[in-house]
Amino acid sequence: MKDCLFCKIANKEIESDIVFESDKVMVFKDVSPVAPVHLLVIPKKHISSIMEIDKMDGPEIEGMMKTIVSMASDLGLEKDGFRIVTNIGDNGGQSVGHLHFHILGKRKFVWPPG
Ligand code: DGP
Repeated sequence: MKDCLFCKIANKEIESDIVFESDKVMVFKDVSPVAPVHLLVIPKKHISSIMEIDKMDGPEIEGMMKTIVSMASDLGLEKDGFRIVTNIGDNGGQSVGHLHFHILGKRKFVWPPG
């Protein structure tokens, strides 16, 4: 999508610190990390939030979810625990309108979230 920040990151029009990439998914470091590990996992295709998941087919969804799990596993996050977050809309705190999952780890998180 023309004016979407994360589409531009996926197309490499905007530079990012890429951790993993396949033909459908990209993982890069969040520019404003709130934890020692703070990655963003996005589909390269424009989906505005998880509410548009119907725009992805089963293998695409599976690939994205398995990427999240393998990233967390490779980073050794499972032992101490970690958090996966996707924000939706204003109340959810979504600031970029392209589906993304935050992988947050290597510190303790509180519940309920702020
Ligand atoms: P959210 O608030 O859930 O929509 O998260 C958007 C995240 O995107 C936020 O944690 C900061 C991050 N972010 C915003 N702009 C950029 C950017 O240009 N590059 C990178 N790597 N991350 C960005």
